[in-house]
Amino acid sequence: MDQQGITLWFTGLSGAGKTTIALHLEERLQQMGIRVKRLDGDEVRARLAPDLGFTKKDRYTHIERVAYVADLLTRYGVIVLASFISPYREMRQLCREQISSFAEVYVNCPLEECIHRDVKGLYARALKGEIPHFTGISDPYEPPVTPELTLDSKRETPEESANRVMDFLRKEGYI
Ligand code: GGZ
Repeated sequence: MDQQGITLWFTGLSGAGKTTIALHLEERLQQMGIRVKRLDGDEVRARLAPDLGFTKKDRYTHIERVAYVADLLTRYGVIVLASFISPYREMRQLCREQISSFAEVYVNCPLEECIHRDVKGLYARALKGEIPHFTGISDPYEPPVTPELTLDSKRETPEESANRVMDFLRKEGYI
């Protein structure tokens, strides 16, 4: 049977673990011979949105472009792992409407934990006021209300979170 595509839309704060979990999933799905494509904030922005920053308007434009690409891939039977902060509920609702098969995965991690991790030192800079519109510090993040899946990245390891996503894909018949 032909592989059915879906976009798994990972949303959460910077540093919550979206990319790390998606990397685990990408590897596991590739090992199974499944067509998978990872789309990630940093990388995609450099290619598709070098003109855009982090104002609400720019984030919407960026995410609209991403949703278009994710939908194309999904229609061609790819499992798309899309990791974007995508902080606004309405923005993610638009993605849900635009993408032919879509599941929202909330990578839940308390802000304090993200500040503590601060892998790239961005929170420290944002707290000093050096980065305007920084999500969680000087810009909002609206958590999902009814995501298909919530991952708890403070308590679970990235492997455990990836396992839970794999279980979801199996249960829903995508793998
Ligand atoms: C949030 C920012 C900002 C601001 C730069 N706010 O953790 P990272 O570093 O590697 O990933 C973040 C990335 C966010 O891009 P997204 O495309 O996911 O954002 S959105 O969906 O809201 O458009 C972060 C870095 O860019 N970064 N400035 N002001 N994150």
